[in-house]
Amino acid sequence: MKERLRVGVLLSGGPAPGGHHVIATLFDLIDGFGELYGIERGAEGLIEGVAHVLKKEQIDRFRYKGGFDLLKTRRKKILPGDIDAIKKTIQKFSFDALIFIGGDDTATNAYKLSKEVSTLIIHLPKTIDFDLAVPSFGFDTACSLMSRLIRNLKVDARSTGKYYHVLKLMGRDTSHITLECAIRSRANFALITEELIHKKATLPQVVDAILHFFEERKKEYGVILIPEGISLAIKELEETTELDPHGNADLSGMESHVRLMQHVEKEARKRGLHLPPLRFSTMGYEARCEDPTPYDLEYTKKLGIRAFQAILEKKSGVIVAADGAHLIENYMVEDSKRGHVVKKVAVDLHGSKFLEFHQIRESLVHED
Ligand code: FBP
Repeated sequence: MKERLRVGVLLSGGPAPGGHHVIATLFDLIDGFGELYGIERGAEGLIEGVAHVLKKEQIDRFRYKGGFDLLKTRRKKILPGDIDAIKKTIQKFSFDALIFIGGDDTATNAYKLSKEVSTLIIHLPKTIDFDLAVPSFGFDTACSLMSRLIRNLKVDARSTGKYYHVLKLMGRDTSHITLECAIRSRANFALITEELIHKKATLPQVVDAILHFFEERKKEYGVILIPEGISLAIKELEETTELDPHGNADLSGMESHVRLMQHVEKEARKRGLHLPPLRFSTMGYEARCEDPTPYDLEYTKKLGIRAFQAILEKKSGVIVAADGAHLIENYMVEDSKRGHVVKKVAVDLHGSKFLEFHQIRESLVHED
């Protein structure tokens, strides 16, 4: 390494609370004996060579703020044809290390790039979805805001006594967010994609379960949570969408919760059952830009420190967690659709979180 350390940092994928704080932590650690460069628009800026030295005033303005607007973010997949341009950028700025802050697709980008360049490539786990093999930052904040809003909707339902609020929650293929919010907000009913897949549930069975819930509850109001990935379990709810560059379907663009409830309404009519009025909403975008909770501030600080340590120890192709750096290679899998990629971690149906939900779900049905 040269006398002064030169580190580039980029944000990638959907925003997650704490992203600015991780960068601020890195800045504090590097300040004095090196430069931290902010690379704009994720891998796009890395390929185009767009980066600037981060300054204290700028860092201090964003340090505790949600959003990824300090550097902006994109979902660019690094292709073999991009490697030469990235090498030029590395040369242009004489980067000793590059920090990729992102989810599983970003970790795959980081892993693949680490095989092509000698500059240290370090990945930092970010995603509100919580679907990485190591805990990601942003989940706690996002779930805390979403749960607060869901609780408010519960109060709204109870106050007016005339609606069921049906909410579709972010989380992509996995239901970590829905599970966490169901427990924290005590919503009356929640579906978990992983459970439906495990039970090989069919659309008529899910419709039946929802009708049974209405019958059991015997109230004209309440709150229902549906994970955005439900169409992975119930194929009839799928919509054809454009795939993103990493091969992900646009689950947050789908109206799967509305489609599911249309099936429920149809079946209710067939059976001559009365269905209370429904109000549909989606949650995710507002939560992923919330200012970080104390938990996420603390965690992102730890991650920043671990990333800095990894640089000093000259580690590359690693993902950092609270306990240190781990080889990304250990988390790579062969996916039939997406190729050699970092795995997504689903809700563990034998894990303590799901068991906690399982224990309370019956009582939630009747709760006000
Ligand atoms: P990542 O952390 O993997 O980027 O996903 C976060 C997320 O909020 C998902 O929950 C959601 O499906 C997706 O981003 C929506 O992304 P987009 O901004 O492309 O609509």
